[in-house]
Amino acid sequence: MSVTGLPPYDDANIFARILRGEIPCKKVVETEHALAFHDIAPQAPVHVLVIPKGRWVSAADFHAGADDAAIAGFWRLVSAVAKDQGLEAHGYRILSNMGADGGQEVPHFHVHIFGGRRIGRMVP
Ligand code: IU
Repeated sequence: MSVTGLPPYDDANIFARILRGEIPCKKVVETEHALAFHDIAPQAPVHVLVIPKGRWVSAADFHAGADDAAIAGFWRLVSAVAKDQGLEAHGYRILSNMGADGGQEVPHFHVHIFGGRRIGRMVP
């Protein structure tokens, strides 16, 4: 089990396959620690996903298991992508869904960056 009680990491998940280059993505930027790419079904004018390169299901897994450089590199990339996408002037939202109750569909930890329009209040 993972830290949050989710199933163990599945190497066949779609983001693992993207990281291995088995299927394409619309890449924004890639670093030693993380990959950012455009969501295939964008929910806002800017909708980018940022994923760490390790085998982490959830944020809890990532924060408990990754080394500090990987964690810092990941979160710095989230901010850098938002800036590069021109979102700093008007703001944006970052969000991560975790597990069944959180609505997580892809079991590889990821952060959504939404921007380019006024993002409404989240309705639980
Ligand atoms: P979630 O937080 O796990 O619900 O988000 C998964 C996201 O991954 C969702 O917004 C999908 O549109 C997106 N996605 C993708 O970008 N490429 C894919 O091949 C698949 C899902 I499957």
